[in-house]
Amino acid sequence: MSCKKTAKRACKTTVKTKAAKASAVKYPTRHEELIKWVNDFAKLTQAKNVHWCDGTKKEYNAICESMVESGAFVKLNPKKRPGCYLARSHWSDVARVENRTYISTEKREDAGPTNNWVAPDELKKTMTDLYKGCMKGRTLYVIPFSMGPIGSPISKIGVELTDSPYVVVNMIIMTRVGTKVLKQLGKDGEFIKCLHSVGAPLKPGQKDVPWPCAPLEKKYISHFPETSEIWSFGSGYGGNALLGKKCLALRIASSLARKEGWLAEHMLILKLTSPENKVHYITAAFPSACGKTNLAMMEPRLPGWKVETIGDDIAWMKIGADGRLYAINPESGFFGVAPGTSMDSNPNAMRTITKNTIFTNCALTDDGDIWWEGMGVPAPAHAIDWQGKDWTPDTVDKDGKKVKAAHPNARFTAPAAQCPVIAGEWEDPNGVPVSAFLFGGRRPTVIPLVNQAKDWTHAVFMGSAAGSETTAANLAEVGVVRRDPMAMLPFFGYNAADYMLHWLTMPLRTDVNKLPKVFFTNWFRKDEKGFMWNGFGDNIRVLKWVCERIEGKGKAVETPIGFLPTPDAIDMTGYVDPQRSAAEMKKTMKDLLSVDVEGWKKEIEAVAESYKPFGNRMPYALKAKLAEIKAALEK
Ligand code: SAT
Ligand code: MN
Repeated sequence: MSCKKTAKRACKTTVKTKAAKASAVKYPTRHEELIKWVNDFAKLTQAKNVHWCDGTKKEYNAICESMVESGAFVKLNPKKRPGCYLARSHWSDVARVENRTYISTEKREDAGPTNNWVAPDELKKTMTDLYKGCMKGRTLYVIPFSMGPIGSPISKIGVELTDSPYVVVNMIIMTRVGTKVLKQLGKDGEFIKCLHSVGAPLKPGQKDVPWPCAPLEKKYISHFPETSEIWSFGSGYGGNALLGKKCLALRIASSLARKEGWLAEHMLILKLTSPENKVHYITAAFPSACGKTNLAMMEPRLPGWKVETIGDDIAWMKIGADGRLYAINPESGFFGVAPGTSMDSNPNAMRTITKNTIFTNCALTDDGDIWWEGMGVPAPAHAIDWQGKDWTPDTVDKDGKKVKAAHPNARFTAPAAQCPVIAGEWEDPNGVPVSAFLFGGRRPTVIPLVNQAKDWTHAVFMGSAAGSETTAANLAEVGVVRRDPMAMLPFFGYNAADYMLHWLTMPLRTDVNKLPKVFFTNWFRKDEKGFMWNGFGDNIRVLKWVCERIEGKGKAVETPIGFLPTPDAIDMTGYVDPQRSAAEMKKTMKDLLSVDVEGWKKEIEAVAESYKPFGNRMPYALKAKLAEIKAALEK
């Protein structure tokens, strides 16, 4: 089929901006503010066409097919991966760009010391200049989307304007897109305005490249929390471009949540059912690429336990009529890290991505399938790597270093509904009542396997003190420990000290005993033999103790840093570490569950240091908690 024909089919509501007079155009909405905003942006960017997305399967397929024709997508072998496509990004556009991400508030202090800041007027002027004519030769897509089930009291509606068909099809998977959202919006409903352009206009007759984007110094991922707007320019990748995700569901939502008295968090949501059929919903905040998707879909290695998924990345939580905190997953898909995902590490993710999935920056095998490092199947003898080059397991770069076939931040975008362990209630508009929060990160030393907060202030302290080794999810140095409070460092939509204060005020909104119990976990401790804990399906052993603690059982010792399980409190039935005998593992468990006093003294110093940039804005309650733990460690 010719490109033109496909485009026509895809664009039932496509209008040629020059030819069509506004009055003659039939819009799929009567929302005048929305129509005006779309037309104004189309004019500014000089888009060739405007296409209002209806979110249908037909539209999705037609856009995917047109991307195959343009060379932006490779269609995978339908016998191996039906309905699947592969995209390869530009080598410079492979992850979120935190140093080009801005929280733009009138006052600098309101963005806080962890965020890049430029005043709204100045940033909007710079970006308006960049947006001028930036969609020449391209289609402007209007994506009405709902974060959360349409009509849920916890959901929010956004509209993203973008010139990236890649963004459209990913948004269709990751959020609820289309006419049904416009219907919900009515003629004057509130929506969050999200602007996006890849920043690569086409001259007449100019051939497009597979992954258009702008150079790093022209990329801007900007948030205006005071007016609930998102302006993104220059990148087509993940959280920089799929604006419903980190930009709306975390940065803008965290700011709205503070104003409205709820929580928008970088947390997975799972449903845990015990052998006695008791159900607990648990959320967990780990930084990007630290195993949230794996935990959310875990296959427990303890008989009788069941984990089902509600969400793998973001939780929006509101206090319900009964005083408990109820969580929804605002997303409808998974944007998961591919490398390291295998039948061993996450069989349910592997089953989720067998069909209707978009792969980005994975390797392409000669039989039209995908491959990545850590997939648990032998490397193909030959493949096309993520940069589109021939690859074999022996390929080395100019310095003789082995070349990876997939980029370390390669991703899969898959519909949540395809997950074989998706919980029946994952789309419940009322959300699910949360029994426990876990915080965590990659910490090779000091931090124990699991540690329970003593009270709510201690819980907030724990979250504020979280840190992790950095990963490839951000374009920066990988493998150094950085403080990542609440796993929100890249996602705070306002001053992080005010965010801590917001958390501290939760017991003013409900009975503190109805709030979730809070734990800190660390699956990543290392010794000379490597990882001290198997992680993955064995994490159920920690979750089992968490459930026991929620139910007022579970053996624990009180220590200066929190309640630690007694060495026999974690169920180790059937646990096998091929590197350690049972006796060695006993010793390892003791190490994993004891307080490394000297290490903790340094840890406390590092946390105190991380509070310093906030000055007096950091709540006194947290500083007092820090001093209390410090004193207890010194006893
Ligand atoms: O690119 S995303 O921000 O969506 C993924 C992540 O960093 O978690
Ligand atoms: Mn994330």
